[in-house]
Amino acid sequence: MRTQVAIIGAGPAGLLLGQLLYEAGIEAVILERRTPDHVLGRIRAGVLEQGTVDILDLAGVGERLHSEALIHGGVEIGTGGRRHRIAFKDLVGKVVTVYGQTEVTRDLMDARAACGAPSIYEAESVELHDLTSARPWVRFVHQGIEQRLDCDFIAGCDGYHGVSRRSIPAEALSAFERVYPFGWLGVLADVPPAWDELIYADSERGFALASMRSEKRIRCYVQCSLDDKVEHWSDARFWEEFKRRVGEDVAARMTVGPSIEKSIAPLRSFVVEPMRYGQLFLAGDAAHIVPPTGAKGLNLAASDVFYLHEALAGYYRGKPREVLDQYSGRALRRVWQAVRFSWWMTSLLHRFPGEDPFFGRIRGSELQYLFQSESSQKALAENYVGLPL
Ligand code: RFL
Ligand code: PHB
Repeated sequence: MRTQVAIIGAGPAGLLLGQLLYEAGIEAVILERRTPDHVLGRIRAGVLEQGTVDILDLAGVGERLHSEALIHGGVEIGTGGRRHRIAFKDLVGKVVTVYGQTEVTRDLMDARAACGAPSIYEAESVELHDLTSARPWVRFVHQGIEQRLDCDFIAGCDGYHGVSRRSIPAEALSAFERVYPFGWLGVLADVPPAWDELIYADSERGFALASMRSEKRIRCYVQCSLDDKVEHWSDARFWEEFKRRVGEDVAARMTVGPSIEKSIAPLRSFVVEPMRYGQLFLAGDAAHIVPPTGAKGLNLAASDVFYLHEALAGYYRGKPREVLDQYSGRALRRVWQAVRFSWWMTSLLHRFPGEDPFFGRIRGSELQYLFQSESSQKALAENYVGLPL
């Protein structure tokens, strides 16, 4: 097989890049290790920046989103039994869109099927070869048969655990990492939310987040320890803990229901530089991870592939090769802004195990400052709704 761009991974980054390239008249083949149902079954992000919605529109997949998504003009931050609203719309004139990653993925899969562009699911043992030559190629096994895909470029969109980043010699990359000493336990349930906007709650028992997917479906998280197991958390235990953290008034009026998904995610910040090696370009979680507190992971995947599609489209339109050289620097500037914001939100809202009392006071003061200072609220709002592309 031969194509222009081999895309590894059919998560949001790979699928969105596939659509943007299709719209630009560039051929791509997507290789994905799992089945479509497995990819759609991973419950993850829920908040889209306006820039991400614009990119989805550009890719021609915004129609269902515009009819079904919820528009939120702010979030609430809870602490000490009180809540404070950060009014994005008033502070910075922008809003965010609440629409599940599963829905984004489904829309992208449907669009790809409709345009007849090739995706190979259950592609096993993917290996990347000759990355520094002008003719890189990918070896993989599909339905027991070994295959070879020749291409001009490879887009590594295969997430944190994928093969792309690991195919780059260690000495060609610099890695930056922070592992946080806690995780998030998340539950999805089909009950109407008792909140109008997301609530990020600091509490003595640890952080909790009240989110939603629609007017009928909630997504809730509690901070948990790293060695915690999903099996230790019955639905009853989860809801009791969530209610104790989110605030009495919300607890009193919320309805709960059986979980339809429950999982634990560790929190980490991770970035590799550069996001390119020869003809291989990394995008999304393959190149960087942020803790979910800032709601930035999916949005960064979208901005990366936006820059990457611009670079590739420029190259194929006959621009000098330098357009390709600019990709990593452009993407990383935005990545580091999101890494900083996600680290700040995480530090502000979580109790760290064995927290130094000095830092406890600093954290409390930072929250106080946020609630009394419009400048501080503006800084949160500006970052949460998304810095310009
Ligand atoms: P993905 O989604 O991990 O997709 C990578 C795909 O590559 C496939 N793959 C391979 N394919 C072929 N060969 C191999 N060797 C392969 N290895 C892997 C995988 O099967 C998979 O299909 O990465 P991508 O596309 O970069 O997308 C990134 C986002 O999924 C991620 O950043 C977000 O989910 C992060 N995130 C959030 N982001 C937001 O913007 N807003 C949020 O509100 C938000 N909340 C969250 C989140 C992530 C969470 N978890 C579980 C980590 C909440 C949580 C709890
Ligand atoms: C979610 O709805 O899953 C979600 C929302 C906001 C976050 C993280 C996760 O910061």
